[in-house]
Amino acid sequence: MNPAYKLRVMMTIILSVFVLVDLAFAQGQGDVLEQGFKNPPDSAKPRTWWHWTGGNITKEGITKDLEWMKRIGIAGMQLADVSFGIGQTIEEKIEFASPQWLDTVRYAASEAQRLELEMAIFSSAGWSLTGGPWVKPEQAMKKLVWSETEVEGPIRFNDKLPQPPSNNGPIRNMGRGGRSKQQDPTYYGDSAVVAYRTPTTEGSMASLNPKITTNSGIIDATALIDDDLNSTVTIPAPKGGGPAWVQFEFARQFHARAITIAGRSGIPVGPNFYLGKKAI
Ligand SMILES: [Ca+2]
Repeated sequence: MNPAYKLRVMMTIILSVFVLVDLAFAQGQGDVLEQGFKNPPDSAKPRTWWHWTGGNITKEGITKDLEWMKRIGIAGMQLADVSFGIGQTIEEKIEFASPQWLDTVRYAASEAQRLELEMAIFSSAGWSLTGGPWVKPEQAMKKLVWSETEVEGPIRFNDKLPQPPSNNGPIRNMGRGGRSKQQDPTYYGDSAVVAYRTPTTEGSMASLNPKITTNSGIIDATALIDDDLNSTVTIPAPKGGGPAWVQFEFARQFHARAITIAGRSGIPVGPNFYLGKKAI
């Protein structure tokens, strides 16, 4: 038996774990789950997106939509006003954010309350509602970035903390994707300094010096454990088919609290990638 402990990052294994946990829970709950399945509470019923397209809104249509949702077992909706779309149109459009539009939203909320439906409003820059040239960078949605400093105490700390990343991009220091050439204005502001005592056993995966192998053999995998989301490794899919994989092998056991896997254009997992069509 190999004394080493191995962690293989494969989606099938992760899914299997979730299934086992669910089954164990189901056996313990028995009748409660069965009854809940037959007569699901509102909290378990589906919600749906509810698009208002191109200002084609009427109170009559609102009532018909919501009564239909109630009738077929939908428990709520997320109102998403968008300036495009197809379908039924009306002569007099209701312009977004106009007094008449606000009145129809108020009417929709009162109808949702009457029908005991949960109502939420879609909020995303790039569509309507929260995005627009009138929104200044400091008022727009932001991402939280951070830098870390380890200090061994007791000590009086009086140094300058390292600057967190301030680039545009989806998360931490990852660069912005390449679909749009338009350069967004960059905004940075300090938020808070959080100091806390770390567990004596806490450490990084890199400090354990894992042996990292893939379906292509041993690779220089420094970029996988350098805590830098802009440095990556490319692993070609096997020529003969089958999944591409990465395996971390450790000399001793440890308690893993979190694993982060990042890729600029997403992590390619799933059946299509098992066919050897793509590389990760
Ligand atoms: Ca990296």
